[in-house]
Amino acid sequence: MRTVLFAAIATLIGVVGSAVPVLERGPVAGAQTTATVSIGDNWFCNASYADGVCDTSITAGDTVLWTNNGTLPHTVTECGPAFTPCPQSGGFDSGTLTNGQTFSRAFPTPGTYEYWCSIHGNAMRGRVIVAAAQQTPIPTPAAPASPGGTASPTPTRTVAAPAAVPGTGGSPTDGGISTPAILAIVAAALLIACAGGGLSVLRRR
Ligand SMILES: [Cu+2]
Repeated sequence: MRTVLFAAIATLIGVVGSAVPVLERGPVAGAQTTATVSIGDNWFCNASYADGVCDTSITAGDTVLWTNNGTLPHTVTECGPAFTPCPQSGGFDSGTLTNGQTFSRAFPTPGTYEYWCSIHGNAMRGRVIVAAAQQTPIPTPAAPASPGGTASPTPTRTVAAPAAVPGTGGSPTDGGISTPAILAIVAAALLIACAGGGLSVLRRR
């Protein structure tokens, strides 16, 4: 009868072992950041980009904040691909920014976004290059070869070995353990307690 109980406990731990890494992959999106771009007379980023194109590289979901540090009014106005046309119908547009005024825009979609100052034209151009956000893989010990499990769609989809599960010694109040893991540990402890004390319901079977 104890064999049956231990088998049940092992199964329970196994289920938790495969569920925990999936749960831990939830909040993997990197912290969103804000890139700042200075606007001057007449350039974006810094004076070396006067009559040039300033590139700002960010990750999808990030925000770009432009600040007019010049004495002249300027705009941040989206253009079409390769700056054709400028402005682009429906594109973002800060409107006129005077000294000290700012304009910010989030870029949730990967791609390249060209813009210029609609007052000074080709003299003031820039590009926002938005890279796709990447999921942060959770480092796990090498998983044993699983039958039929070779078709994992992504390299981050690994299965933790049961040894990685904090089955013993983990405090229920430990913030690092997920709720399902705590429940499973409590259940396992109850099963062990029942096995030791003699669970009449199970023994009748
Ligand atoms: Cu300008």
